[in-house]
Amino acid sequence: MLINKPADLRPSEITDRRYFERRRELLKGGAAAAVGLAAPGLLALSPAAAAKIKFEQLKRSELSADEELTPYESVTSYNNFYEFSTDKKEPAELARNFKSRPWTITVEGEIGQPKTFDVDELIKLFPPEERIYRLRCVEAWSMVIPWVGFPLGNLIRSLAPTSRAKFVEFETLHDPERMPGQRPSLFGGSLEWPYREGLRIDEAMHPLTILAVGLYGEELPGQNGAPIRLVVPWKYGFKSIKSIVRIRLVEQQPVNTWQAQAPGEYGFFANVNPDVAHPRWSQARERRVGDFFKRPTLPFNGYADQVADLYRGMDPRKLY
Ligand SMILES: Nc1nc2c(c(=O)[nH]1)N[C@H]1C(S)=C(S)[C@@H](COP(=O)(O)O)O[C@H]1N2
Ligand SMILES: [Mo]
Repeated sequence: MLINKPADLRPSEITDRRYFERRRELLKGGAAAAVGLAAPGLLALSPAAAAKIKFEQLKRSELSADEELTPYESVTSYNNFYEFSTDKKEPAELARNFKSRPWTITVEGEIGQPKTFDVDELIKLFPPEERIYRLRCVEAWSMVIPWVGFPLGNLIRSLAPTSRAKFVEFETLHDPERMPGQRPSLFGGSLEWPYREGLRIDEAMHPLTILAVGLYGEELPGQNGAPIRLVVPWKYGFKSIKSIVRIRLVEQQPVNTWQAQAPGEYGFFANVNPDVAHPRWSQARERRVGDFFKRPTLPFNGYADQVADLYRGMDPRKLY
């Protein structure tokens, strides 16, 4: 029997341990001064070479869920990230040394001027806050994660989209040297690269939709989509594309990776819906990672009050 598997650790233990580790790291790096001076939401860049970026004095968003957090160890050791592995345990190890800086992200298409941002410049332009959101995978597991991020809508609005900007398309880095899951294999590749996702423009502009750059107050670990990923809390997890290098505003509805891979199983909207079963399993219940019992899945992952209006008049069968 597995007694000390990460999912069994309680959040309080994690917090204590992480706080301690953080203290130790800071003392070692002599970074206490830099951290003390950091303004809300700004980066605290530690002089220690390998030190992680911390987000100091984060404001907590009112859009946060009021639920028990999934422990850091679980959030960072049970991941779907096919660029590293199709196994959920392996990305933690394989992405541990993923080099996520320097990193640029290009926004192009139906906007005034295409623009390429350095990710840290982007974070300075749009200071992040803490947002506690649920993430629910189609495979019926879920987590509650304190993301650090900023609304995608703020970025899009600042770039003056044209009236033809009806959808937003996202692309992950394609670099088989850094992402071993992208290397051709004898068994054929797992997916078509780069990983792509899309949102309708009103979904992209919704205040719940964020670009996340951290979790638990620190920069995103490689396995969670460093250095910048989408989080769309009312949709199945595959919509929350990781390690984004390109955002394109387009007129036509884009095709996302999973839809291209298995059109009968994954759609474009992918709103969490307990009443619509995946062709191979029910979606009515989910297991919060670390829990023993399953719990009922809520329509729109519990965000129906905020987002159901976006889909008035649409056939919920198409929302898978
Ligand atoms: N680029 C990329 N993004 C991705 C994936 C992936 O394989 N590649 N997996 C998706 C799926 S299916 C889920 S459930 C979430 C998991 O995010 P997490 O590992 O941070 O919990 O990431 C999504 N984003
Ligand atoms: Mo997923």
